[in-house]
Amino acid sequence: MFSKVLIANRGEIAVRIARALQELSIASVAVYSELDRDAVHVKRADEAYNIGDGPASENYLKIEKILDVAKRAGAEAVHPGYGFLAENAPFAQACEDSGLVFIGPPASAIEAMGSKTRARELMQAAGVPIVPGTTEPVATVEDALRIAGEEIGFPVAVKAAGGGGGKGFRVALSADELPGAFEGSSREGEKFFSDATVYLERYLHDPRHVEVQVLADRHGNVIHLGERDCSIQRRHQKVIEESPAPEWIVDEAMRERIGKIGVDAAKAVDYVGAGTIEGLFSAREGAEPEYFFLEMNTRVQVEHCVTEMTTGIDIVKEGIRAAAGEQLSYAQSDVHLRGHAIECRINAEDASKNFAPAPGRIGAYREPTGPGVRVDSGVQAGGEVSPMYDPMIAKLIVWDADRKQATERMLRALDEYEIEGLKTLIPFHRALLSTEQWARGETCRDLLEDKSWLKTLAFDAPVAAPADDEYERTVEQAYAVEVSGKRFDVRVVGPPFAGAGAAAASNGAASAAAPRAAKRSQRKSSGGGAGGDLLISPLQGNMWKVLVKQGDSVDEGQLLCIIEAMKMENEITAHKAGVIAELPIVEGEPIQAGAPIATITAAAESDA
Ligand code: MV4
Repeated sequence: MFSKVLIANRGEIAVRIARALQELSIASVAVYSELDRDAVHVKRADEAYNIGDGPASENYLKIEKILDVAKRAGAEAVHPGYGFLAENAPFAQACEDSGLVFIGPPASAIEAMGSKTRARELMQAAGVPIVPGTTEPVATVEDALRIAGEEIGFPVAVKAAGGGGGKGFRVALSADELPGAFEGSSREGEKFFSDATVYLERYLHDPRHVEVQVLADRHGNVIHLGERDCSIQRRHQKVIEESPAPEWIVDEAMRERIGKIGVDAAKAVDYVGAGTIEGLFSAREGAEPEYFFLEMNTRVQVEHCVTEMTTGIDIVKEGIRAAAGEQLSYAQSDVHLRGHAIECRINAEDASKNFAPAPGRIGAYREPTGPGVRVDSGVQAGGEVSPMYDPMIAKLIVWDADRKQATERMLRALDEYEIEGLKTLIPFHRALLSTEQWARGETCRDLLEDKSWLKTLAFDAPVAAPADDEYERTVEQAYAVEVSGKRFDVRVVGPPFAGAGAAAASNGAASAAAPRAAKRSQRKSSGGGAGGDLLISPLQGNMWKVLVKQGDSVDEGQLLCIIEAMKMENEITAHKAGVIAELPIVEGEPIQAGAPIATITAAAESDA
């Protein structure tokens, strides 16, 4: 087994990995950007190194620097978590080349599954059912029209070969929609994956997203841990996941079938570690239910926790063991599912404003506890949620004997969760889990697009911000000191240090107080929009599309533009009805958090 492992990630997953390492008696090494100097994952690890010059969004992607730190710290392996370098085949290869173990599958498996057309070809050859369609790239619109018309039939899905997770996904209901869908998918593939290649699939009507967790070791053992149902998605981002799928949707025979598909898929690419086979489950009225391979995620996933709750198997630890060359601790016959688990992603987002990111400083913070409740988080009271990183700040997971009781337990835990200072999806989760649609196990697609329903989730007035004076009584303060880029924690006992810049480093180690928060006035933008006529950008990114022009009349909630940040498209909507007086944004150009997007004046005002 390893004695020291570097965690090339941040946030909750870095904390999750550090915990697994500690339980395995392995020392952990964190890396961090300037913005994350006081982040939870940094303190949770045994050592931490600053890799943070340059743009914050790129720090955790710096291959050379991360490998360098691993060498310097004496780590023998690197855990990539999810996102960032997790499914980067050149990174996996670079690790191996420099004598470090990449905790994950071989680079060849990442690469094979990275190309969706190659993956479909391989899966078909391995006898894994794929969504009917092409396994070869489709070169031209003319080819697409012919194949869709003669071989697949409309409607068709157009997907980017380099894509995944819904990026580059378009639907053509009929032939006249195909050119637009083809262009759109190809353009998005080129933009996000530098690969304009597209392929076609039969478009399934309202399928469920059902995936299966697999574990593989270097000795040829591959097992599955049952399915997860992740059908509740918003713009291809999962928001609620559960395991198993509702019992009236996936029965024991189907579970076995899906499990076998997962194992066959993993074996076909000589997989090692924890991985997930994503699929579409289609059960049309009167027809036999069908399950098709969609893609494989060659990493540990955000939602792995629901499977841990129902199987009792620590997926992260098994992944580390497998990477170290040990045998899996379980055979397939040791895997038994028990009860039901649900996960809610706690994102700093405002569901009532089209799920706009809502970064800011957290005030008071208290996580739910009690029977059957687990919180995997990467934040703390007084911590800053940066617009530079993913808005998912925590995951709330519950377990109970069945789906109905797990739902009730989740509602109780959501009630207990206190997060002051910023807007989160907690009200959204509470509302959604209280619906009949959820109780019936529907995909809730209409609900997630229902503007008037989402609007009912608006936050009352400004969310409670941390009181300025509450946090200044600290008498024992923790400071971070960096020596040659390596981080050390020191504690200073005495009156609060009043010098400029001290606030950011203090962390109230002894008292219950959180670090001194920023002044109220500086926190104003946390809701994503300033008061009055001016609409400001809640995040930094690239202006991907502008859908209105100066002089247009807009309704409150109308889509104005789309900002691309961290590979996500963020819809920005009008904060009020009126006329667009100013629109200082340009498609294709970068935009900073806090920069103006539009000035919207009351219609009467501009008529005058
Ligand atoms: C599909 C589909 C229908 N037909 N593919 C792909 C990425 C994933 N995030 C959603 N994807 C879909 N692919 C074909 N051939 C419908 C979806 C889909 C979806 C699937 C399951 C649950 C929720 C969904 C929401 C939007 C789109």
